[in-house]
Amino acid sequence: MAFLQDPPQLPHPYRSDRALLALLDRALPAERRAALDADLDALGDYAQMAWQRACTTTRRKPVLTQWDAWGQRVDRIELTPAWQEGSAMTTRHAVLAAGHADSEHARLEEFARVYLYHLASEFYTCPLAMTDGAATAIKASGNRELIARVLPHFLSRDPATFWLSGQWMTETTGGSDVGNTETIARQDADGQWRLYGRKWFSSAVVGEAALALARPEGAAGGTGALALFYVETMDGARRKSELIIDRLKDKLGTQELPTAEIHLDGLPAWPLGELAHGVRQVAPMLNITRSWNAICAVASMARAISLARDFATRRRAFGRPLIEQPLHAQTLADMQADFEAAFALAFEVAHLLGRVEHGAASAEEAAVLRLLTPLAKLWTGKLAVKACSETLECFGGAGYIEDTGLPQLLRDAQVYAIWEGTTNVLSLDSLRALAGDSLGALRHATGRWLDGNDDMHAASAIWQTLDAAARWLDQHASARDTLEAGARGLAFTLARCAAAALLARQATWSKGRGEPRPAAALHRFVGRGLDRLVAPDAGNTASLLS
Ligand code: MFK
Repeated sequence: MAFLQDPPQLPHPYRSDRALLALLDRALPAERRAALDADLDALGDYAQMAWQRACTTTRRKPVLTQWDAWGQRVDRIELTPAWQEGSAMTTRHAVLAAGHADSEHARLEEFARVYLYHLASEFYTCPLAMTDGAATAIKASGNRELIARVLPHFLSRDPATFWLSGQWMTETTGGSDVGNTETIARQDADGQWRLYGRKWFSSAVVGEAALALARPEGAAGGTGALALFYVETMDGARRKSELIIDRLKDKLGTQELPTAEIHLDGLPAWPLGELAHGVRQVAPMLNITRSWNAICAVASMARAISLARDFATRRRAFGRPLIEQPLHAQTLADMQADFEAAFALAFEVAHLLGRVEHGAASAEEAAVLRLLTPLAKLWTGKLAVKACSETLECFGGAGYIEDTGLPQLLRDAQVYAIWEGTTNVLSLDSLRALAGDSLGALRHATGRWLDGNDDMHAASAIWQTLDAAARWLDQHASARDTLEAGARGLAFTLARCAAAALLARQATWSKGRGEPRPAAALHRFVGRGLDRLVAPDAGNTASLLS
């Protein structure tokens, strides 16, 4: 009988994830921690089942049928099994509802669920993120009528009443530069606002509602004149005729997610608040979806590393299992250290978000949250691609073969760096945050996170790098182009420093309980350098681009 390689097995995504278990044990009061366990265990079971299912069934994509046999426009989308199960899973395990519970721990408890559910959901988490963001933006608008109408649906624990919301911003003219939005809002004879235009990336077209940016007819150009509207997409069981699905996108990854090009031909709409400053009004949504993006990126890293590690125990080459090969072990350990740092940063955003939303946070914590949100999004997005790419290599040729399920990890991961603002757009957003005193706030927080940690080498590297970042910022503060050219280097540096300090906090706690591995991850992570600052050289850049 010819040799047959054992395929990788997915360990239980909840019970085997020591980073998640330790974080929850440290951060949550015992009774809340215990109450969370059943949902997380069930989501871990579902994730394991979904992996088995993906390994044994042919992959499907959503299918759009625009016309029925009799010539009627129907725009019907058939969804994959995980998408069909999405509303039941979400409501049964309170994935969204948990985040809006009345506790400073609500967001942490929500994002623990998201982390476990994400890959099994086949990116159903994308519209969930937008629904969460819409709920948050609508709450922030103070629009009582809308709050009363939609929150019971968005946060429902019953699939029969659950609604998904989209976020319709991107247009062909606009892209990241949303100020170029061409969609027009016009009032009809009855005073009803209606939207006319084309939205280029609609990720939740199967949802029941959306928040959309549009320019009220006659308003000036630019970002400030845009208004934010709430729309509903369904008339009973039928999609509204003023919402037309032009086609589904053919994408590199996230192929189960039915991303659509749509146009709006008079779709009824209601302003959230004033008829201007729509981007300011949608910002709470952006910050929520960016937090989801970071958590989902670390979920992809966890999955990739977990499979690579398991395989390394099953695969023998050159006389021993891969895990005993020094260079392979080194590679896996580097990936693990990156993951633990990224995990610590992404979940700190969740923790701080809950505290800020429930009035439990200081002004300093709010400033740290504003800075860490773009940093976590941009850095974890890049790290997820790197971890998934390295994972494919860990499988050699098998990693390049579709029906191992591995290439999908890499294709899907590429989206994290693009969704909700690219790495560069997010680096520029971190400059917005740094315009206040968020760097000072981060330094104070770092002091608290490092408190009690005995890794003097790590502490000294973190402080030296933060000092260098502060000097860099001072030096370039008044030269806008230089500041922007170096914004990515600055953002990566601050993200790495914050992640290292947060990992130190976890390491201190874990060490006190006899668990040395987070300290080992810290040591390795810091050892690979924190400083990613660059000295922009406009002349050199121009000559290379000429
Ligand atoms: C499974 C994972 C889940 C992830 C969900 C995935 C869903 C995927 C769907 C998408 O990808 S949707 C497309 C996402 N598109 C973007 O994220 C847009 C990228 N562009 C930006 O982020 C720009 O920075 C932005 C459009 C927000 C603003 O650019 P501008 O036109 O230069 O505006 P400006 O004047 O700087 O900001 C307008 C206001 O918003 C200002 O406030 P004021 O009016 O009070 O001055 C800003 O301070 C405020 N603002 C902007 N970004 C903010 C913010 N406030 C708080 N937080 C922020 N992040």
